[in-house]
Amino acid sequence: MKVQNQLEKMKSLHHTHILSPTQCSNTVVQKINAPLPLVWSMVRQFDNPQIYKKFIKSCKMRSGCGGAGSVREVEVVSGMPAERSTERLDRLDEDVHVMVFSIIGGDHKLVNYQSTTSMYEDEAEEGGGKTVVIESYVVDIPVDSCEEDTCVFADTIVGYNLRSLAKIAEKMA
Ligand code: A9S
Repeated sequence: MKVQNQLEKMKSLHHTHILSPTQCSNTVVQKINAPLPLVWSMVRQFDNPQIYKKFIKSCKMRSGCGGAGSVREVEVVSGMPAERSTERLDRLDEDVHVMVFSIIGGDHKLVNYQSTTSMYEDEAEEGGGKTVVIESYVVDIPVDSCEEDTCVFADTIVGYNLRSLAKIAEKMA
């Protein structure tokens, strides 16, 4: 299947969200020169986001042990507009390589934030070993903010996290 079809297929399967009028959403795509199993092994560790999310200082499991339904408490590095976030793993599909988590608490302004991350092996690249990671989110627009500012903020964090994931995975590949 052609690259564009793979990306479009994944977007329609996992990253098409129904929004309420007070929500916004976006999708970030990151190409990684590393095999999918390696990239997935990093993303799937719900209890260890700090291996590539550099804004997270520490992570403690509040309930569960990494499977769907688990809840983590992340402590955020200083300098960010928040100190902590409580997050629940909604879905971890080891066959299709899809992870969905929701932010359910914390001292930040990302209310009803839900992130979906999926990935596929880029067939366009002969020789394989290339992974395309797609991350989309849906989040409430705070009453004192606007859609653009809310998405700019989330896009910045998500983009940074995916570039960090790429850098670390490419070093390990
Ligand atoms: O961690 C993610 O995958 C995505 C986001 C948007 C996390 C954001 C964050 O952890 C900060 C980086 C601390 C920014 C939370 C939950 C709130 C913030 O203000």
